[in-house]
Amino acid sequence: MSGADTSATRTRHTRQLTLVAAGVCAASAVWADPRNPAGIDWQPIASSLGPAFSMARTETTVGQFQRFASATGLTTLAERQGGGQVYEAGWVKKPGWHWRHPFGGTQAASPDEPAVHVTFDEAQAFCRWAGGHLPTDAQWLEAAYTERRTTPPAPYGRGRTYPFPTGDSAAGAQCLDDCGPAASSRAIRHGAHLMRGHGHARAGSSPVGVNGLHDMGGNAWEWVDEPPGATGTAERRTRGGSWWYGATQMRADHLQSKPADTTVVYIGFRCARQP
Ligand SMILES: [Ca+2]
Repeated sequence: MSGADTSATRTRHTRQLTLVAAGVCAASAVWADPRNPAGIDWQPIASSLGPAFSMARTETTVGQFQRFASATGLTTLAERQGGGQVYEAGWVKKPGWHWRHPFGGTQAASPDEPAVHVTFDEAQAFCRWAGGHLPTDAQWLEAAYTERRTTPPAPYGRGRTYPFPTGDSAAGAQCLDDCGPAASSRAIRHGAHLMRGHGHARAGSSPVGVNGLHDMGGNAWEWVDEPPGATGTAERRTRGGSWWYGATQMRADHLQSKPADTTVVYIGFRCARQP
C-alpha cells in the first residue's frame, strides 16, 4: 500500500516538474482545479432550450492554448504546414503565421490574445482537455443573443433576444469600422500588412455583451460543433463574425462554414461545458 502511494506521489511530482520545466506558469492552477486545467472563466447560461450549460466568457487565449500544447505536446497543423491562411485576392498561405505568431514576424502573441490558426479538431481537443467541448450551434446562439442572467446590468434585460451579441447594435465589437473607431485603436499591432481590417484585440478587451460574454460578436470567428459530431474534414460552422468582417456577419442568420482543417488568422474558438 505504501509502495503504491510512493509511486503515485513520485509520478505526480515528476509531472509537476515536467510542467515547470516546460514553462507552464499556470501549473498551480492545473493542480488547484483539475476540472479547469486551462483556467477558463466560465459563465453559467440558464438555457430555456435544454440543460443549463456554461460558456467561456472569452475566446480561448494564447495563454490557455499554451498550457494545452505544453501538456499534450501538440504541434498544430498550421505550424506543421509552415503557416496558416488569410483571404486577400484569394486564400493566401502566410509563412510563419500560426497561433504563437498569428501575424508572422518576430513578435510573439501575448498570452491574452485569441488563439487563432487552429483547426476544428484542435479546438475540440483543447475543449475536451479543458473539461468541456466546443459549443453546439444551439448553445452558441442561446449564449450570444438571449440574455439569461437573473439580474443583468443595463442595458440588458432578462429574457430579451438581441440582434447582436453586443445587444441592439454592433457598436463596440472588434469588427470593421461599422462597429466604431475603437476597433482600430484596440487592435494589436504585429507589424503585418493587412489588406483588410485592423487585426484582433486582446480577448476580453472589448465591452462585455449579452450574458456577460466578450467578443461573441467580432474579434475571432468561432468554430461551433455544427453539424454535431461530424468527423473528418467536413465543413463546420463558424459564428459571430470577426475583425475581418462588418456587423452583418455577427447576426444569428448569417451562416458560414469552413472545412474542418482550415487554419485562418481570423478563426478561433471558445468552449462550453455542462453545466
Ligand atoms: Ca468572437
